[in-house]
Amino acid sequence: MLTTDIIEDHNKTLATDHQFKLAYISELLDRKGIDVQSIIDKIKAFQVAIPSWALGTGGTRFGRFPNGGEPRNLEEKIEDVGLIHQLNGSSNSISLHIPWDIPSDASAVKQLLKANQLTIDSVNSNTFQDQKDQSFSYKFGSLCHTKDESRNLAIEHNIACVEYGKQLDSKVLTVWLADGSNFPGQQHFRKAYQRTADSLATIYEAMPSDWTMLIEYKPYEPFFYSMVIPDWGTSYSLCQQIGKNAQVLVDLGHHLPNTNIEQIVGRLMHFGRLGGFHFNGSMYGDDDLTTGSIKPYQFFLIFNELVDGMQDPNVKNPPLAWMIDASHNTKDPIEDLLQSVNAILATYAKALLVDRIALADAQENNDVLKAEELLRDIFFTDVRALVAEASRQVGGALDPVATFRHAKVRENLIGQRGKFSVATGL
Ligand code: LRH
Ligand code: MN
Repeated sequence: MLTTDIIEDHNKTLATDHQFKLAYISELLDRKGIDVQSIIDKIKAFQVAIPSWALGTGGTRFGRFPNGGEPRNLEEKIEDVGLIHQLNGSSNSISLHIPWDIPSDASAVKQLLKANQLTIDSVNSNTFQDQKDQSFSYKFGSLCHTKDESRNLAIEHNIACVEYGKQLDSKVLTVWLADGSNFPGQQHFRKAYQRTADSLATIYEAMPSDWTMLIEYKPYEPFFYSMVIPDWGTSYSLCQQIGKNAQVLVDLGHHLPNTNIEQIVGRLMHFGRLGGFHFNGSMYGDDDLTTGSIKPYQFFLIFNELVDGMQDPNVKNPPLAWMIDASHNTKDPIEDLLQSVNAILATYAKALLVDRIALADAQENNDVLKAEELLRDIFFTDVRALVAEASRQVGGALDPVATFRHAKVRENLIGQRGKFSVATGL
């Protein structure tokens, strides 16, 4: 379907324009004394995990408009992520969601992953839906449930997720709990918190010592009065209680309007408990739109905090998990994911260009305007040619979406899988 030749041939049609843009940004950075190839090498090393549940068309309660050629099982999801990685060279892992992605034959799945140069970065548990014939319901919660039966079922499910992950060489369990309440008085806040803490501790004890538990917070939805883990502070407090391999997962869409997310990121890095991200774009709530599509300056400020912390030897934060978590209602899922990865790499590249010595000096001397302009100057610098060059240097496409369309990949997938194939996921 998609060969190295097709990618290289299409790159040739884009080469002249690319060389012009690359020469310009290289000259600009050279004047700043920045080694361009070192930036390109860092971009090449930055890998973003693709969510298995976002390879089909998402939907809302109002409707879902299938795109055609969607992956019908785990194997086809791995093939789609393989295509994405072939096109951009920056998506070498896939996040799984259980039970949607329970492997029927783990060794066959591992071979397919190898053939596509992919690994499994994390397994996500799911106690926000009751499975068919489930003995006890999660309607009123899972790890916080007032009844042992539902709580223990949820604990067992998370431990089972770790077992599936071990079969596929993953070392990360991601826990997002839909647990909460819709009306005042419905839930005892302190008891719900402590039951959740005790349940997470039981799961943590069952994890191998070299595994990481990522605890994801969310202020509302599917509950609309309270969530047991609504904010970074609650997730952080749970991590402190549970163990050193428990860290906070920041989903960009899980913040109330006007939240200063970049400050939260700086704070969690300072505490050494920032575990990773679910990247997406949002205007109002958990909109799961294309990353960087709505608030690109805030996204830049988040990466500015990240790079500042990653380059500071005093910051003792573990390596971060870079993952996308999105849902595609109006764009082709693969095109949307390619666009998101490019936006993430470009924003990371910009943060690498910030003159941190000059910024620290302006901050220490309270030169407010100088500090702000040092960031804005870089934000308005077009680094897309660096991202394109990084992809080209690893055999990828200069313009992954353009090559995806040029090679008629979606048409081929529809030919193979049909117009109405439906992927498991959201
Ligand atoms: C919850 C969430 C969580 C996933 C789900 C797919 O909103 O962000 O990370 O389990 O989306
Ligand atoms: Mn998420």
